[in-house]
Amino acid sequence: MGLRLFFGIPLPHRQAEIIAAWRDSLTLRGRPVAASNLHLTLAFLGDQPADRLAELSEIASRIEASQFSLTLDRLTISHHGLLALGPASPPSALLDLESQLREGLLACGYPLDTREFWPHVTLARRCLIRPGLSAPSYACQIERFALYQSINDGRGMAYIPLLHWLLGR
Ligand code: 2AM
Repeated sequence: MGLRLFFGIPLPHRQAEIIAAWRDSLTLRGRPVAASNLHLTLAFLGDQPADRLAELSEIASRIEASQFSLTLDRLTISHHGLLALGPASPPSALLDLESQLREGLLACGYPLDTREFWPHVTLARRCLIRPGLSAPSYACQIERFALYQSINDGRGMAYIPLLHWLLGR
């Protein structure tokens, strides 16, 4: 059996706690994503054999992208009840990171989602849909990205960072 993998950006611990507390204050029920699991997905790989980890690491280590400030200020609730927070204007360094990663993965034959990149942090799933929620604005300094394994531990999904890479200053 393979590993369910994706590349993503972990939210810094302190901001993740603050954002999760704000999300909890909305009382939208549903299934909240634990603060320690909050991340922004860069590329979803699905099930992959463990022996591809070295190649994935090689692809990521070739990326030359800079650290950036990420302002999460656009709130979305989809009709399925997915509550997500993303940047109203994604920084160019984030788009650059995602496109370098996408090119590297496609060149090695990974089948990626063809939909346009939608940078977002999922905060909860299957929420009550309540119109008129106003978006907060949280700024985070992003210094790293990671290769995650997604595991269902019986109580829900856990996202385990397996490897991470620092962005340039
Ligand atoms: P979501 O938060 O919008 O559901 C781990 O599952 C991460 O990968 C989640 O952030 C999830 O996005 C994303 N993800 C899951 N399945 C995906 C898919 N088929 N295509 C793109 N991203 C996916």
